[in-house]
This record gives sequence, C-alpha cells and structure tokens, in this order.
Amino acid sequence: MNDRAQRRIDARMLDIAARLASRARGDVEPDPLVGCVVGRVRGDEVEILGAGHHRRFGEAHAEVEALRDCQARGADATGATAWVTLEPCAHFGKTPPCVNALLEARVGEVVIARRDPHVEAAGGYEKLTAAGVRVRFTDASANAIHVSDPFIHRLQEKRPWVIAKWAQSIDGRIATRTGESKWISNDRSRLDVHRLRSRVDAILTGIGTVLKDDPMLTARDVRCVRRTARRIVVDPRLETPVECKLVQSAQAAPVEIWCAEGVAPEKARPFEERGVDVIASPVIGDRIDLRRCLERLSTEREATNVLVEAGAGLLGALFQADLIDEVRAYVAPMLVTDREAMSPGQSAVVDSLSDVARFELAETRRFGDDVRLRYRRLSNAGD
Ligand code: AOF
Ligand code: ZN
Repeated sequence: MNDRAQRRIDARMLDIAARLASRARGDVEPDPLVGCVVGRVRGDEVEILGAGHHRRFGEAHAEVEALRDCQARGADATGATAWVTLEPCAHFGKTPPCVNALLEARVGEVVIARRDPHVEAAGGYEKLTAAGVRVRFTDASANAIHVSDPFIHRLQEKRPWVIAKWAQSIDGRIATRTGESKWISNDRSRLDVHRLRSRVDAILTGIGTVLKDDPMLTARDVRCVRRTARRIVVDPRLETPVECKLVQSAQAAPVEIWCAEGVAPEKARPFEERGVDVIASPVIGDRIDLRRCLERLSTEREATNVLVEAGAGLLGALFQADLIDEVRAYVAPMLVTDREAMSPGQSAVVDSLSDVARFELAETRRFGDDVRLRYRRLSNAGD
C-alpha cells in the first residue's frame, strides 16, 4: 500500500479511536482518555474487528476493551492492526500491561498517535518491537493526538488543562457596558456548558463575577453528573459575601476561595464555618499567583481539567500569564457595537499583531443559531 493510502486509513481509524476515547471525559481522569480500534487492512479498506475505550478510572484499558470486543464478535485478532491514541502501557498498574494483552492476541501491528510520557507506564513501543510486532507512530489524526492533551499537560507542566469559556456577540462582547450578560447564548449552548461543568475537576471564577452575578456554577439539567467540580473564587482581599449562593451551597458541592497570603485569619472564619476552604495564596504584587495556585490544585487535588467562567479581569490575568490552554467561545447572533462593552480580556496593551496570543482551531459546532468555537493553544504535541 502506498503512504497516502496508509495515512488515510490511519486517520480514519484513529479518528474513531479518539471519538470513543472522548466519551469517557469526566470518568477516567486523572488517567488519560484512550481509544483503540482493531482491524484488518484489505487493500484500501479496513475490516473493523473490534473497538473500545478506557471507560472508567481503574477499569480496563482501551486495548483490553477493544480485544474483548473482538472476542465478543468472534473475531480473531491474529496478525491484525491495533490503532491506539496513546502508547500501550507496559506496567502493572491498577490493571495488567496492555502490551501483554496485545501480544497474547497476536496482533501484527500497532499504530500509535502519541507517546505516553508517564514514566511508570512507558516502554510499550520497545516491548512490542522487541516481540516482533510492527509499531508505528503517526500524526495522521489530530484528534487522536490531542485527546491526550490534558493528561500529558498535567504530567509535563504539573498544572491542569485550563479551559476558558465565554459567550459572546458576533462583535466579541461578553457583556454590555453596564455588565448585563444574561443571556447572550441560547439554552442549548448553556446546557452544553452545564455538561462540561459535570466533567471537570474545578471551575474558576473571579470576585467580580461573584459580586455581579452571584453564580452557582453547578451542573444543572445534566442527565449524568460524572464528577462534582470544586468551585473556586479568586478573591485576593476576601470580599466574597458570606450570603452568596456559592458559600451558602458549600455543603452540597465544594467551594474554595483563593485570597492573598496575609489576609487576617479571623476574616476567613465565617467562610470556614460554612465549609468553605479559604486558601491563603502566594501573590505577585497585589494579584494572586495563579500559576502556583493551579500547580497546587494539580498536585493536591489531582485536578486535570479546570474550567474558567469569569469576566475580563480574571480571564485577562490568565491570558497574560499564558495559562489558558483551550478556549470555548459561544458566538450568539447579535451585535453590541458599543466600544465600552466588555470583551473577554482587558488587561493588556497590544500594539502589534505579532504580540497577540495565538491558538489553533480545534472544532466548530452549532447549537441552534449559536456556534461553539473550540481553540487550543499552539503546541508541539506529536513531536
Ligand atoms: C494504555 N491504555 O487505555 C490507558 C493507559 O493504573 P492503570 O493500570 O490504570 O494505568 C494508568 C496509566 O496507564 C496512566 O497513567 C497512563 O500512563 C496509562 N494509561 N494506557 O495503554 C489505556 N488508560
Ligand atoms: Zn494499558
């Protein structure tokens, strides 16, 4: 088969594997989302023998699921190809090594989208190759490479994958000059946000948003809440009102406030009495050191995905510190056309386009007349 035909097949199979993998978002973290397709190539076609994904933290890995699927369909995987989004593990962790399962099933070839940098699990490529299996890495499917982004980002950068979400008008405004922002996006878009809230480890907002909107930041009207996000307020001077909905609901879902080191401990007491964790955080000048706070969230709470639902102040600070990994902008069919209306970040002076933060488009999706644009940081993933 020529290279182009092979690449086309790899892209198709790995896209399927990536789609399967992403079904478990919120169920497997801090472990990675992984998908696998087992098939037999005949000319330019592939007969799919089985497919699977890592469904739940601690349970079977994607390769094992895919091989079980082959068995269930009565298909023999001998000499077949396994396409997998992440390098198969070679270790006994919560489950036995996927490498062993692939060797027992006598697959002939393994095609991998991304190397697993997790030291304990690593070595799959070497073990398979040593056993005579043909192993290839490919960048044919961007989806398959990037489905591992949050896991690999956390391993390498020691901080969570940070997703900034906002709803905007066509002309890029997130609120009017008076701060009115209810509602820019439609209810289908808002349901999509609630679904995301039910899959992330934490939701970050700023004191400005708490004072203005008094948000709950819980996942509502979602059929299956996969994990309860820790709701966090960035509030250097501890100005959060004790009566706000977040504090009042702290027993139902965890709430944390990041205030500056040095804020009087007795100020924290009314919050702590209501079950809120007040975290005295390092500062840079009069601002919370967001990078170090996110690092702590990743090490102490094993947070993989953090959603930011905030106004221009916190969003701008995160953009400036280069801490935003993904943007989800919901564009609603309206124009504000007021230069004083708010945009998603207002903290930087930028004279030249060579100084702007750049992203790559990951996906577009329509929700009625709204469009969700998903961007991710420019990366060298797949190298
Ligand atoms: C794979 N396929 O589907 C996944 C892998 O403790 P364990 O046994 O669940 O192993 C977790 C580690 O294994 C995880 O940190 C990552 O390196 C790898 N995950 N590997 O071959 C999979 N989920
Ligand atoms: Zn594995």
